[in-house]
Amino acid sequence: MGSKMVHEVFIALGSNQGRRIHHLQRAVEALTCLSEGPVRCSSVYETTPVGYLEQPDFLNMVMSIQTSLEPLQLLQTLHEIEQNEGRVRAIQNGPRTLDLDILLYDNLSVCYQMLQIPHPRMWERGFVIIPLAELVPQRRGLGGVTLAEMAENLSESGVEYVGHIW
Ligand code: PH2
Ligand code: MG
Ligand code: MG
Repeated sequence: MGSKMVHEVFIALGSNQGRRIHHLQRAVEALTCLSEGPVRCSSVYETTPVGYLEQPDFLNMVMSIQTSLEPLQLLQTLHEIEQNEGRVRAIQNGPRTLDLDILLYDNLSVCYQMLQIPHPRMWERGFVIIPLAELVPQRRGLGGVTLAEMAENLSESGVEYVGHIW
């Protein structure tokens, strides 16, 4: 048997219901346990809701993990972690105790009905790009622009630095 292929995956974490910081902390713990190598965590930001506006402000952050799970297996595992935090799927884009979204998976590009990678809406979302740029500022996204440059252009966009939870 050869060694397992381990993939680097960036995951967006969000919470705007209940004890938001507590849900993020528990998710970081669960993802750290799941990871087969070192993890990295961005700072936490408080962000105004995007899309569906009539809901509380979010706490958002980004984390990178190492996993041998394939994308759809990982998605299933993330749904289980969300459910452990009491996530109920009601309104699309509406309030949630915990949301875990796969942003990037190595340099893979896939489009399943359930899952698109890279996350199709990540590039215009300050609450994703600003924390992601802390971890991989030189990585290039849409149009060859670096994440650091994208974050610079999004800086006044309702994304307020809170701090580190670790
Ligand atoms: N997630 C959404 C919709 N809108 N807005 C903010 N600020 N943060 C989020 O995590 C978020 C959102 C759908 O998942
Ligand atoms: Mg989401
Ligand atoms: Mg989601």
